Amino acid sequence: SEIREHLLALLIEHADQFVSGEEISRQLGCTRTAIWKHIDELRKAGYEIEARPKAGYCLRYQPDRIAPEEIKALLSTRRFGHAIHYVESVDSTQWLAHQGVRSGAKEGALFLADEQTQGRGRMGRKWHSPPRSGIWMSLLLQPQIPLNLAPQLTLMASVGVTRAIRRETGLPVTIKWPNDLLIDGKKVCGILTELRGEQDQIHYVVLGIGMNVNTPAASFPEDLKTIATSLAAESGRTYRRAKLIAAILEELEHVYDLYLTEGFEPIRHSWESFACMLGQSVTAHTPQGPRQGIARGLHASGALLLETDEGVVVPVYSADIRQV
Ligand code: BTX
Repeated sequence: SEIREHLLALLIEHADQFVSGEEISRQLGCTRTAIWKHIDELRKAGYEIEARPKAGYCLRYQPDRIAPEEIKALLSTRRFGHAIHYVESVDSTQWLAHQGVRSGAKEGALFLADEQTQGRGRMGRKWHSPPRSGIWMSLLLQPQIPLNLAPQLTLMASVGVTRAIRRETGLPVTIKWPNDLLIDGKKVCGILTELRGEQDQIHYVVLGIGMNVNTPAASFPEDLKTIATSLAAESGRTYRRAKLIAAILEELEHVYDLYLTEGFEPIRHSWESFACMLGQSVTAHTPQGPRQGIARGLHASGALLLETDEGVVVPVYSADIRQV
């Protein structure tokens, strides 16, 4: 309920401090009895709230929940994440978002779940999304840009998410073209952009972000153990997902606004500063076959610039990149 959301926001704001019952009822405009009822519900949801006569209530422990009120209490964006659609389990949050558009969702609407049973990657691949250990979310964007610029959105998103992880964890995340986020060569986050458009105009874009947060290294399935990692596995501590989500939304809104006002150039620079293979020999596995070369940078179109053995720089639009 709205009152419970307010109450929780108030307690989070004063975490580890007591807030008096009087103060709470003044701010929420409800009775002491009503507060007690809401406190009881929060406790049932896993919050530890200490109550002391005269002193009031004090939040001692928050479970790692990603319900809307958890995220909103931490959010300072202007539009991203103001509408949040949360479910415990879903086949894919991408699907939730496409559904959401049909029922009138607006730019910045966020769709997220604690678990995905059929999380998807690019080109029909699967995305492992076990319950509560990661962030599985989809953000709705409606940029007024021509269709052919859409690949820039994925690159923009990888810059925003990289900034958010670095800011919240200090971990050395890098970007592998086009949009894999790696720590020490292992994938910690994947980004999937799906768009709907007609003629030359984008109708909307669903930006899907999958991030391994508290997944223990040993719990990845066999085929992912050598290629995947999580923030917790890299740092030896756990993270509050709601805090990370708020940071991601903030950084994304910032980089998106920058993109809409100043174009791709500033994004291109940031992307290159986070990229992990520039100056190195790579093989680009393109739909037309493999190509060898040195990764040189990002073209204004979003393509990867590859310098071939003959010294010619060619743009690569679609490929899996491997280091040689
Ligand atoms: P991708 O095609 O680049 O990566 C998929 C590949 O990554 C898989 O084939 C597998 O090798 C590996 N992989 C699968 N699961 C994981 C994992 N949890 N961690 C690391 N590596 C993994 C990347 O696609 C885009 C992924 C987007 C996922 C988000 S989650 C929210 C939204 N909903 C949804 O269904 N997809 C997006």
